[in-house]
Amino acid sequence: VVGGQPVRVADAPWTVALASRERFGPVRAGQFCGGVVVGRTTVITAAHCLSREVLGVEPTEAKDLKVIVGRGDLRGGDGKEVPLRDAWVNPEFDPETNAGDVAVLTLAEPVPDRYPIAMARSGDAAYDPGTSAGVYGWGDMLGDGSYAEDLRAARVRIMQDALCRRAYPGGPEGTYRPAMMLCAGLPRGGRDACQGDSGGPLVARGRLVGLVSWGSGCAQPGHPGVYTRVSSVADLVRTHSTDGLPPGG
Ligand code: 4AZ
Repeated sequence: VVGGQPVRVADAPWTVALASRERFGPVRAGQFCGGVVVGRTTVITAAHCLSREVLGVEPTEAKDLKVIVGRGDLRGGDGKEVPLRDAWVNPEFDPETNAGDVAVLTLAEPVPDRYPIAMARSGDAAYDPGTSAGVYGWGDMLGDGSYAEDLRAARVRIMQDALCRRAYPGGPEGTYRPAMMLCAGLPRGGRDACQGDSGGPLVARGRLVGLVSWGSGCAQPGHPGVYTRVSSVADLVRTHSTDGLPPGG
């Protein structure tokens, strides 16, 4: 997260780290992506976090792939590392456009009841342009490979689709698809998600509205961060969760 500040994980217990020491080494516990607790055994993240390029193997073969819950400081301490019972990666995810960037992870053991966050339903005012939202993660703080050890967050605003389209009309930087994505940032830049934050939460009005997905660089003016629009994948998430998640999203 660029332009953010440290937050206590107790204030954002739905934020989790995806980690694999085997693949990413011992530093920062092997953290490589974020994720969000939406049910007691259900974590959602970005599909691109679990691609073969990132993991080296299929997610079901990544033996030490873990979800770190209830821990803000990756050097250790509170919380725990929970293994996975299952991983479902959206087969419709398009790595060219990043459309459908969602995966559903089933935890081998449930997290406390206070951890999950509700997915904002389509039409919820939380998605309205101009709404203040928080993005959370352990990713790059400056856009130069300075990864965080403590959980951080930045406040951004949800932007109008017309502006997101103008920023990403197509081509190598990516194509903005309003039905499946939303974009957020500040007009002057300076605050954004960045490398290592992918799959993590964008929260507005206390509900989950986005998953960190892509963008051109980090915190650049005119290039807001792009997120998976949670309402567009909520049905998929419910279908692939065993928690009996409430309707909506
Ligand atoms: C990434 O590569 C990434 N500034 C995540 C978020 C953004 C750009 C890149 C948005 O994981």
